[in-house]
Amino acid sequence: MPSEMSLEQFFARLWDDYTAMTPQASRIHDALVADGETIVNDHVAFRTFDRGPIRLADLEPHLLALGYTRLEPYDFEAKKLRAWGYLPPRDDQPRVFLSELKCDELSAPAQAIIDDLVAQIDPARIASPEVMWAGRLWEAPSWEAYNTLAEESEYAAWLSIIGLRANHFTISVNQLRHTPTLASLLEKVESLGLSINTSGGRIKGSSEVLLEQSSTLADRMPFTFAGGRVEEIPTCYYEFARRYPDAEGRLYQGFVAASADRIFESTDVRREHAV
Ligand code: OOG
Ligand code: NI
Repeated sequence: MPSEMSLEQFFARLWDDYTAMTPQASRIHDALVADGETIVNDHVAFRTFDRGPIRLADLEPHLLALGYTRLEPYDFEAKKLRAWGYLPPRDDQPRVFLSELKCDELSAPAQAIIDDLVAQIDPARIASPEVMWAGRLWEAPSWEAYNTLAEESEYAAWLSIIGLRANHFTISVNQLRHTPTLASLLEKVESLGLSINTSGGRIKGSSEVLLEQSSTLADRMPFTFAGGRVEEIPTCYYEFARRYPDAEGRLYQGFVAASADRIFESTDVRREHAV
């Protein structure tokens, strides 16, 4: 699939869409820039359903057209997800984490809700890289449908109302001069009045697994469900990652499934298990 879009254009458009949904990301970004930092993105992440015309295999060609290459797959049994990590064509561009929900593993009612959403997608939309920040490609679901999904999969519920866009950008902590550790950066983020995802601890991973990660709790905004009911829902979050060199002295490039498993929870609408 030929892409007319440069990497710079792709990520500039993706960032604009993301910050419109995620004002906290602009606040954090701008506060660090005001401190004299240059922000480098470690990675961005996308979510999708393995149904209809937006399966991981349908979206991946846009990444490949931009010069990305597959690094390794990941599986999240409990969350019913599979994912791939991708390497950028140039070191100054972010890695990509692309996941999809294994819809077959949901109940029949939840699958029926998702089938109804993906059936509304105009397949022509998938041909353009702009689909990666197209948002919802279907009408808003009802509050009841959203809750049916949330009971089985927070990921499914989130995707049903937020659609395709960057789920998060991630600041590379390695490049920060004033807050070069996760702990110091988290203090800075909290000083802006923002909350951290504590599921699995404030800092997930370690130097032993060559990757430390933290994230905010997703921003929230009012959303109008089908039928007109308005509720405050989680949108997107910001992540922070610090990578360590491996035995050969090369910076680790992959993701860490056990940490990712908890980072997904940054968008949970039901927070009781996220302690
Ligand atoms: C992705 C969660 C995993 C990481 O860096 O391990 C992740 C998501 O919330 O969709 O971002
Ligand atoms: Ni991430």
